[in-house]
Amino acid sequence: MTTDAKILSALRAHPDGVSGAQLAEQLAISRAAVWARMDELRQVGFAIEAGPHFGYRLVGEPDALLADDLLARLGETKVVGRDIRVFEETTSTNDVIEKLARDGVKEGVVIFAESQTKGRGRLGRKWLSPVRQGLWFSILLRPELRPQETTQLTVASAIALRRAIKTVTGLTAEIKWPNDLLIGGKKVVGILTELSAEVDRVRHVILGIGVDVNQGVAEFPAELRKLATSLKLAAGGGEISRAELATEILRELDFDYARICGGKFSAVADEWEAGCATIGRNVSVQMGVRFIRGRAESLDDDGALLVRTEHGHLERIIGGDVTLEK
Ligand code: BT5
Repeated sequence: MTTDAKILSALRAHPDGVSGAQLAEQLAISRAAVWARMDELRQVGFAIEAGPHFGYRLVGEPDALLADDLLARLGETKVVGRDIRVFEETTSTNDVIEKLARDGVKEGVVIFAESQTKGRGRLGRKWLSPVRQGLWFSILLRPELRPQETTQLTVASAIALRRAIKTVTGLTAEIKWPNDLLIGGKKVVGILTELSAEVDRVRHVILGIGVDVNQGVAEFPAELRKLATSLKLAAGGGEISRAELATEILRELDFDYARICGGKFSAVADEWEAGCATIGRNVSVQMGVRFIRGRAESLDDDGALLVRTEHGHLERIIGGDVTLEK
């Protein structure tokens, strides 16, 4: 943890105030250095009061994602979020991770961007990423999985996100196979899993996640208003703390990544099926030029969707666009 992250943790642990002397001792730096760090934190938007009786006190937080702040909130994790970096703007956070992956960076690094100029969905589709209104981030993973098993990671991400959203907002999201979370039938989360692999071995996986958090209706273009919403709109309340949500998501992802790496996909799959809007529904699936219609029956061992077609065959779907039929 960086010094700033430690200071923020200490301030949060002592809402009534913590003395400069105590902080200096804890961090093994001078009181003047503590004072200088407080000044830096104020400059990035933290409201920190200082007084002779209470020392330093945190009274307001910025609506910006700051790596030190996220690290301080998150604390220790096994893999996900060991290293967090925040960009003001990127093309796509998946591109940034791709470069880090090629440079040999360890798994677990997370890149957030306050906005993306070329945020993308699957099949070259666009992902809108307005400034500071959502969480637009990617994670580098290097799992010991075969390429066809990486759907497990998308499935695990969906349940991790679902739990985090429930904890922070109280909202219950439905999962739509494989990469969407919906509230009231509208999309609030999209997941883009990109992988680099040899024939039978994954080199790395990039998990790209977009969460619509604080947009108002006007911030969605007309063509998306029927299809998408934000957590704030769905909750019908005020602004949601993106930093709190981000850290809760990373904590839950770390937990589920450990489950996948520990060979516990069946527990993940059970939770997924319980929260899934797709199972038991009539669906149509577009896979490239192929189109099938049928009933989604269950999830296979590797995360594939099993669909009983109109003709009675069981089809394994590992990619494609699923539409829920009425
Ligand atoms: C996805 O694709 O849902 C995956 C989206 C992944 C976005 C994250 S953000 C961080 C990381 N960096 C990136 O560049 N990407 C990842 P797909 O299933 O293809 O859905 C794309 C479709 O969702 C678009 O064609 C629109 O209809 C709709 N869409 C676009 N922006 C949206 C938004 N902000 N919220 C909800 N729906 C959106």
